[in-house]
Amino acid sequence: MSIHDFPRYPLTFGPSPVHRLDRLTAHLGGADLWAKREDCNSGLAFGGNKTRKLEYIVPDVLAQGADTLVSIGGYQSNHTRQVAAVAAKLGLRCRLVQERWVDWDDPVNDKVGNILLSRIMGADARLDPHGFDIGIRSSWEDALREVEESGGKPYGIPAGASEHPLGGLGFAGWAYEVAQQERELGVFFDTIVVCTVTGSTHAGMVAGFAALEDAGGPTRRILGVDASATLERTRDQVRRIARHTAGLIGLERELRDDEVTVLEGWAGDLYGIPVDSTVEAIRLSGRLEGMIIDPVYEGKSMAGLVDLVSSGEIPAGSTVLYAHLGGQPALNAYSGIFA
Ligand code: 5PA
Repeated sequence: MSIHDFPRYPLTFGPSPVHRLDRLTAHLGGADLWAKREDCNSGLAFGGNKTRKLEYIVPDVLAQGADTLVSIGGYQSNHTRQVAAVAAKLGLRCRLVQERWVDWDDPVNDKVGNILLSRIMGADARLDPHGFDIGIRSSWEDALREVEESGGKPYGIPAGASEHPLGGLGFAGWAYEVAQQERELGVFFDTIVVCTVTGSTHAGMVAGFAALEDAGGPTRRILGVDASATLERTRDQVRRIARHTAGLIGLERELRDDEVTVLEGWAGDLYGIPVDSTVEAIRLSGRLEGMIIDPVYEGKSMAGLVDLVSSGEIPAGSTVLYAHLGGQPALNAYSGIFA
């Protein structure tokens, strides 16, 4: 079994764009920096990393004959917005549990950005007072039961699609896509920087690159940047999903713990609350590259990239690929920071 044996329902435009970050590279004065853009990977409601994961989940949704996608996230979840878009595209209903993951008192936090888009796409998005959690939630199980009791056929997609058995495949496939783009561009990315929260983006990459490496490919570093300040849980979840995904795609050895690196230092104290380095990273990326990043995820991983390159922890001779995973709609709920 390899990644190519899994059915993939096309939701993206194809391979996501890869390009240089020339001005950021010059500004930091060290490693050569590039970005791969999941924020513009699809025409479905602005796309993002979940759209890629969902490509491997939709075949199972269709095989099961479900009529309602049921998922969960924070008020400003990018994941639930992408699930809503996929439901619309497939002609399915969509029930979303939007929990109060972030104590962020912007008056439009539950009205604009992602949740607004989900509502426009016809999702039944209901607010729930529970706080942040990356695991399986009772509120989500309740929603599944409610859909069933009202005669629907629900299909559950957990937070970030991470605890779904196929949730790691999208980014295992991403690794193969990167390897192909490297051949086309004549470049080798020795270091990948990726934001990690529910874990299957980072985990899929670890599994995919391990499979490529075992098939004779080059070794590289995959640096996960924690964005939720729940380090041990995140590390465990990434390791577990990486091992599971590696098994699915036919890796014939157990992944070692040291193949998963989750770095701390840029999340601040809480998920969803930007700190100074987050805001600086957002401004820097916007001002130098016209590349917009968000205050919940990518602003934190970009802050990590900036520090790792500036300090030389990522050495000057490196060529780095920054995985831009999307998430800009949430900026609308954070306008106060830039006012
Ligand atoms: C998210 C996740 P993982 O959850 O796969 O680790 O990805 C982290 C991540 N960047 C990185 C962006 C823009 C993201 O949206 N978002 C979640 C959501 O509900 O939107 C799953 C948490």
